[in-house]
Order: sequence, then structure tokens, then C-alpha cells
Amino acid sequence: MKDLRKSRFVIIGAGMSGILTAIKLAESGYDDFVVYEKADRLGGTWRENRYAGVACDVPSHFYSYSFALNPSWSRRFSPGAEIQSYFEKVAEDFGVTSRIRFGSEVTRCHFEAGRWEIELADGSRDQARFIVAATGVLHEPFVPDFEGLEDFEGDSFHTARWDDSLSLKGKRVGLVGTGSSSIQILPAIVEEVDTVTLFQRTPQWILPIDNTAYTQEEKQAFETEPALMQTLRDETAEMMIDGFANILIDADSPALKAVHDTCEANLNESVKDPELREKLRPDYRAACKRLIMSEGFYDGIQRPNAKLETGAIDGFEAGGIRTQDGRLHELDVIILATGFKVDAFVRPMEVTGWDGVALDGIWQEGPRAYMAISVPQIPNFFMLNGPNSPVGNFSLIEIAELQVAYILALLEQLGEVGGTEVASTPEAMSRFDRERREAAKKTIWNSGCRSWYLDSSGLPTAWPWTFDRFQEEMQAPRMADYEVR
Ligand code: N01
Repeated sequence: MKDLRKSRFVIIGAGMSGILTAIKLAESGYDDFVVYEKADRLGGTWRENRYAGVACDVPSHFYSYSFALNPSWSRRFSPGAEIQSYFEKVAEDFGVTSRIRFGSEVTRCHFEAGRWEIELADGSRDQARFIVAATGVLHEPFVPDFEGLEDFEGDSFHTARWDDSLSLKGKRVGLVGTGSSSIQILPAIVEEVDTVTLFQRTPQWILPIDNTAYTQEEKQAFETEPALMQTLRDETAEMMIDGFANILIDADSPALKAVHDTCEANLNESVKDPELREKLRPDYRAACKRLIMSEGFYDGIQRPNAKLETGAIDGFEAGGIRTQDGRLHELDVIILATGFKVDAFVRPMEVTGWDGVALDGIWQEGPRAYMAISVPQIPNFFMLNGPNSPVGNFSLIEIAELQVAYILALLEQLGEVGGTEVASTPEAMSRFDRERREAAKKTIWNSGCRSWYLDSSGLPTAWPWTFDRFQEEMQAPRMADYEVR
């Protein structure tokens, strides 16, 4: 029996899951930890994504920590800046902010003689027994290799590198891509710009949502009677789990057909011009790509100053974007809503575990992790929302809370068997991966579309089983699947 509570922890990343880890470690008596954050502010995805219209597509009372409900959410789906303030407040309230070292990018973690040797970009070093990598999922912007990208003479930036100082008022704006980011941006800017041209490679199904603001009375009631918020959260969770997360894993489920029908009706009823309607009609099934929820997109794209361009992009030029039919679309600003490098996870950080084995080598064929948390040969290194974690229109907070509870249970069991080092076994990893790949084939994500959910072999990478199964697995680690030293 060993008490690991005196062990030192390094948490990498001060976004949603890093803040959560700090709170839960302290609460469980593990008080020797630091949070390294590369930026000068906490908030992760909500710090990085400040584009016009940014909001969370998970209802706010569900996209909150279970232990820090927030009576002040302004809307069903609150805007990004409000979510950022929420994380700042929680971090302050729970004493996390003072434990964060800002401007500290971890570049290398090397396991030696029972400890992690940690190197930072500023040349400083640290040592810890355990690392929690709360480094986020989509944090490395992906910019396609468009011909002439550098030649464009106007302003051009990726959605996660939004230029806060730039006014779009009266500008001719090009918006490339039709993912969640783009679909939020278009209705948010259409009124102020001169024109917005949406460059669409693939159309999207759009699920209509009601994003009504909470009234003053409702917010007051949440404040004075927190049980109301809890009920709302529980109901939303049930609706998201049973009505959504659990149906995605069976492409033949009638519930998915109903989602598809709702999206189809939304398109048919909302878009008046038949030509535009057909251009916006996807040829794959709803929820094959991450399902987009929007109140205003169809309205936005039908404004007289909005144009939908479906011709393939040939390249960028000084004056704008040329499509392959030879037309030049003259633009002042180009917004690249082209997504993220989805297989980055903890990288570009360099990680080497037992016997100098490199994580990069283990992940040669793509990132994977046993139970989405641990990688063989990489001991005492736990990932949150890592590879194979559940994704798909679901609260990543709920997922991270379950994962942190699992890691704490694993530490408890490690102490009980007298060990100080733990990593999943290669056998457990292979079995998990084999079963995961088999189950992935039956999911809606595998029903015939291109999306960031797919790995290089074309198979979905996310947790392919029910959310209930995820909850069950996270209840208690199976120690037989771990190598302990
Ligand atoms: O990125 P995406 P995103 N030429 O990868 C297109 C989360 N998120 O930033 O579909 C032309 O979805 C590409 O085209 P295609 C959420 O998890 C959440 O929008 O591959 N186009 C696609 O349309 C989301 O899923 C919220 O044919 C090119 C687009 O770029 C994830 O972030 C809000 C191209 C990329 O779409 C990513 O969303 C925002 C090329 N060469 C984001 N290359 C919430 O509400 C790519 N594209 C919580």
C-alpha cells in the first residue's frame, strides 16, 4: 500500500479539462500540482475561438461543470465570450487561477527513473510523478495548401486566429468551409458586411434549434432555487444521451431517421429558391458529419448580399479567390473556416515513456488510447478527451468529469497494490482497438461522408459504443488491463 497523495502532478493545459483536473486533484487530497498553460489566459478552445457568432452547440446548463452550475447563462446556447467568463470565474472561485503558470508551453516530457522530466519552451524544467494532458482536441488550425494563399492582398485568417481589431463592416468577405464554425459566422456577419461569399465544398444538414434568451425571472429563479437548474440539466443530459449520443452508434436506428427527416424538412421549408435549396442539400445522411445546429444559417444565406459558391477553389490571388471555372471572386477579407489538425492531440509536444519509447512512434498509424486515457509504455500519463473519447454533439465537460474520476480511481488502486508507475498493457490496447474498430463500422459516422471524425484509414475514431457503456467503463478501472511497476 502506497499513499500517492504526496506525489507531484503536472497538468498540461488550462482549458475546461485542465481546470477540472486541478479542482478534483485538490479535492481528493493531491495538492502538489501545477498547471502549465502556453497562452497568457485560461479557457482553451473558448480563448482561441473568438470568431463572430461563436457559441456552444451544447445547451449551456449541460455544458457546465456538474459542481458549478451557473444561473446566469443568457441563452439556451450561450455565446463563447460568456463561456470564457464562466471558466475564468470557476477557476478563480476554486483557487485554480493562482496554480496556473501562464506563458509556459511544455515541449517535451521524458520518463526516467520513475519520474517525468518536463521541458518548457522557455528553457525551464520540472519533474513530476504524474502528468495529466488536458491539451484539448481541436487546437491546431488546419489551413489547406491553397495555391497562392500568400498572394492575397487583403486580410486572411483562420477562425481560431480571429483578428479582433478588424472590422468587417462594408467589406467583401469570403468564407471558406461549411463546418460548425462557418455556419455560426455567416449569420453573425451577414448584416454588417457588403457581401459574404460562402465557398462550399460539401453542404451540411442543419438541425433547427431554439436559442431563446432566458428571461430575468428565469435567471432569478435559477439563482434562488438551484434545484430548478439541476432538473433542467438532468433533463437536457437525458435528452442528449438517449436522444442523440446513443443513437449515433447505430446507423439503422429509427431515431436517426427522425433526425434526418427533421433536417430535411428544415431545408425544404426554410430555403425558398429551389436552385439554392438543391445546392444546400447534402447527399449523405444527417449526423454522418458532426450535426450542425443553427437558428440563423438558412436565413443568413438567403440574404441578398450572401452568395453560395459551389465551384471548387482553384487558388488565391491578390484580389480574391479564383474558382476552377475561371471566375475571380473579388474579396477584401478571407476567413478560413477550414477546421483543425484532428490527430494532433498532445502534439507537437514530444513524449517518451518506458525505455525511451516515443509516443509519436506508437501513434505512427494514428492516435489511439486504451479507454481513451492511457497508452502502453507511456506510464503515469493520462489524457482527457484524448483519442477515442466520445465526441459528437455532446458535452465534453460531462466526459472529462467521468475521465477524471476514472484517473483518481486508478491512482487509488495503484496505491493499493503498492505501485508507483502505471500504463495500459499492449494487450488491453490491442483488444480495445480491435473491438472499437469493429463497432465503429456500424456508426452513422461511417455511413459515407468525409469528416474530421475519420482516421486516415477512413474509420471513425470516436467512442463507438453507448454513452451508458462509457459511464460504466469509467466507474472502475480494470486493473488487469494495466501494467504496474
Ligand atoms: O471545422 P470542420 P470547424 N477546400 O472540420 C472545408 C467544433 N466546433 O472549425 O466538408 C475547400 O468541421 C471542409 O469541407 P468538407 C465542432 O466539433 C464546435 O467548422 O471536408 N473546403 C469543411 O466544410 C466542429 O465539428 C462549435 O468538404 C475545405 C470545413 O472546411 C469542429 O469544431 C463551433 C478544404 C471544415 O469544417 C470543427 O469545426 C465550432 C479545401 N481544401 C466548432 N479543406 C460549437 O458550436 C477543408 N475544407 C461547440
